[in-house]
Amino acid sequence: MLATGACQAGPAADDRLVTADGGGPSTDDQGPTTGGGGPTTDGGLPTGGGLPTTEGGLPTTDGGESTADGAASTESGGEPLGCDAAGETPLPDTGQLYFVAASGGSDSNAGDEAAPLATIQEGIDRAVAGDTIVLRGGTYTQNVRFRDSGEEGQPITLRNYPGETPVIDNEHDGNAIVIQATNYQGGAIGWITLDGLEVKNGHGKNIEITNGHDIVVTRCHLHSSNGQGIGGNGTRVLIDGNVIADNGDFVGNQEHGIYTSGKSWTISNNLIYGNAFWGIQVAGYEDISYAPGPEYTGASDWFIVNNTFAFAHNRSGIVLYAGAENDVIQNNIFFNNRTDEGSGDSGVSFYNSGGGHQLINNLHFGPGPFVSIHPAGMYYSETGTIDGEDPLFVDADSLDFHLQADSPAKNQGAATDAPATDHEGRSRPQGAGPDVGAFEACE
Ligand SMILES: [Ca+2]
Repeated sequence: MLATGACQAGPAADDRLVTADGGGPSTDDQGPTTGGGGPTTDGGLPTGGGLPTTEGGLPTTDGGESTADGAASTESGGEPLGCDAAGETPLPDTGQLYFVAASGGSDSNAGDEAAPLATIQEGIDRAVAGDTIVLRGGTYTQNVRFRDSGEEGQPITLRNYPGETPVIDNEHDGNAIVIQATNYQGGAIGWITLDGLEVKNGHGKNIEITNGHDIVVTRCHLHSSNGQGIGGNGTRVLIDGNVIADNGDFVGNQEHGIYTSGKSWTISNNLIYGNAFWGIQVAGYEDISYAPGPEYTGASDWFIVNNTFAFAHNRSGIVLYAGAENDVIQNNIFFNNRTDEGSGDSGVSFYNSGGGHQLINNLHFGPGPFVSIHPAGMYYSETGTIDGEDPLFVDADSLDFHLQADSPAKNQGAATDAPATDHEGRSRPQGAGPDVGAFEACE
């Protein structure tokens, strides 16, 4: 069991066990690129027991039970839920497991635990729906490309070995992980899960999703790409419990934590900090020529809930961009974004946005206004904002975004559809209601 430390800021291993880049995908038909205004994105770190599942299409953060139910059971059942962070997710007992080692493996091996493969790509190429590629700890200097889909209820999963931290270090040689059908022109790819990985130094993006559906990214630490943590387009995508940090090299202005298009994205429980520009660009591009259907374009029906946004360098936490419409932004903390550029809003920005957005029970603290220029009623409705109050993190300077006992963010989140676990897999809510931000304080 991996004790998910109370203030773990993401897997830290960097032991540089470099393996040959054998079999990694080339950048032949990579599709959209970061530079040309095409959609892109990025993502984050470990939760645990509450591994999101894909059911009925839209991935959910939990088993589908509402937080309200959980709260009721806590109060009436008399059975305290406890406040432990979730342990490491055990390996599945269904499907084929392919093990990959950062050193000592061979792609001619069986790929079982005793005789692991050498390249992640070999594991992916062998996997079919329902299978899992398990990475041992260490550093993989490889590019990774998914070309084939899983099936509904049987995703293809790429994840860490329990308790170990695999690091995919792209060394700025193309996008680190690409999820894109063999012929991306109009082709979709789906039912892919990434869990418990550290991905860094992507050139462009740490994760590229092209025409993805039913994609799940959980407990990952995505950092230090030139461009974005996650970029691309898709539908029914869940980004939960990740750390998405320090992406962007300040060369262009499209260097965001997440920069994506499409319908029905759920972005929950993430720590999104230190990125060059916006934490998330909700990019409502309708004119994506390679999209297989309208659900892969625009940016509607997003649910951005219980994230903590901090220290974005040149922009705010979230921008609703172009045709984005009908998105819900709920229970998030926006803390000292625009560290390098003091003017302008530092919470949520609207840029040629469509309407119908809802801002619900968010907390915003410095340096600029929560939202500027666009009054409520023009593009959005707003309720329950806590503005200008320090959320009292345990130690923001050290990137410990847990809440102190007297934080004004405690119990101020809206309960409707709040995720049933927090960034570390801890039961939410604790106490009188869900907290605002990625962490639920123990009570
Ligand atoms: Ca609470």
